[in-house]
Amino acid sequence: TKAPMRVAVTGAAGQICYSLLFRIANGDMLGKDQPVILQLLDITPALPAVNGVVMELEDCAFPLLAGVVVSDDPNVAFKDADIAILVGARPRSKGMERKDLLEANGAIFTVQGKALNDHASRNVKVLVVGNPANTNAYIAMKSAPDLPRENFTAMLRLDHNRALSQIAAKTGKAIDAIEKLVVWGNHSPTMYPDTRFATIAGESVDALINDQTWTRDTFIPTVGKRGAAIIEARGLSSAASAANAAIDHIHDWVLGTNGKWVTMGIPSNGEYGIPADTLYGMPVTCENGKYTLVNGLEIDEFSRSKMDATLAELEEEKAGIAHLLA
Ligand code: NAX
Repeated sequence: TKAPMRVAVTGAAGQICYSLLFRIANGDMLGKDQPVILQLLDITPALPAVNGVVMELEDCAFPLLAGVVVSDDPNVAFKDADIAILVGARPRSKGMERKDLLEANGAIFTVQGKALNDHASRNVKVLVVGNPANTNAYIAMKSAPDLPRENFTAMLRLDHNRALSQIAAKTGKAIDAIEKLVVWGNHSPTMYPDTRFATIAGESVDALINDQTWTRDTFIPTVGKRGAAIIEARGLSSAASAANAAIDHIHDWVLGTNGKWVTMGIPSNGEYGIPADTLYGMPVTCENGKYTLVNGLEIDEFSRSKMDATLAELEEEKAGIAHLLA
């Protein structure tokens, strides 16, 4: 049998984790032959609730769950972590300005980045889910100078999966058959789901849909505003689907995509005109525990303007937290 992998998860008392932790322990993320040790972090007042979740994990009697650690100290929760999923973040409260939100999260992710730097496995794969996800991942990466930059990623997979589902519904084709979809940019309504390269069984998705007005005026905004639509309908933000996307992201990063493109928020090396280090949604393939950017795609004028708009938002967020990293 395999040695257990250590999976650190933050925000363990929250609603995403109420779905996520059970699926990790069930083997959905790392495989049905891979034991896991969960290392759960939340803030001190939330620890009783985390302990309740741990009781439920115990009561599932998951054969793959080899241990659980609970802490309010990132230095403990990230110790020797092979995977770190950073879900916990400061939500925007009433009357809170965007600037204050960035500041509050900046404080969390500088501390957690440093704790990863000091205590996690040198190969730790970090996925930031907590919003603003791309900028939080950037802060954590910058706060962990001893870890490779490529270990830090932000979650764009929910946006990618939302786009897949919209395309499947429009074309009447199976989700599995859709390839080469890209979601560029920030995890925010400015993101750009790009169907130009997408195919279904080798056929162009744009040609199958054959309705640019739908793609531009319905598809793109529907994907962009899906999070708000879920809040409107449910009274709570996406949780099970966000957890599912986190499972998909780490699953594919660790176990590979067999050549299929998926979207990950990764630090740029200057490709596609995105400034180096900016955490930006881009197409990748994964193999042997590493992702590779799908490079050299042609960017037309419409796409450039969309990609620049979402980049501008990221640059603004980055400027808002620059003083925390000085
Ligand atoms: P909840 O408010 O239910 O849970 C958040 C948990 O994080 C709470 O238990 C809280 O105590 C904990 N927390 C706060 N500060 C912490 C810290 N410093 N260290 C450890 N834990 C801390 O939120 P939930 O619905 O689970 O969402 C979590 C985050 O995911 C939010 O920031 C949300 O905006 C973000 N999302 C990101 C998505 C993405 O695609 N990237 C989609 C879903 C979701 O909206």
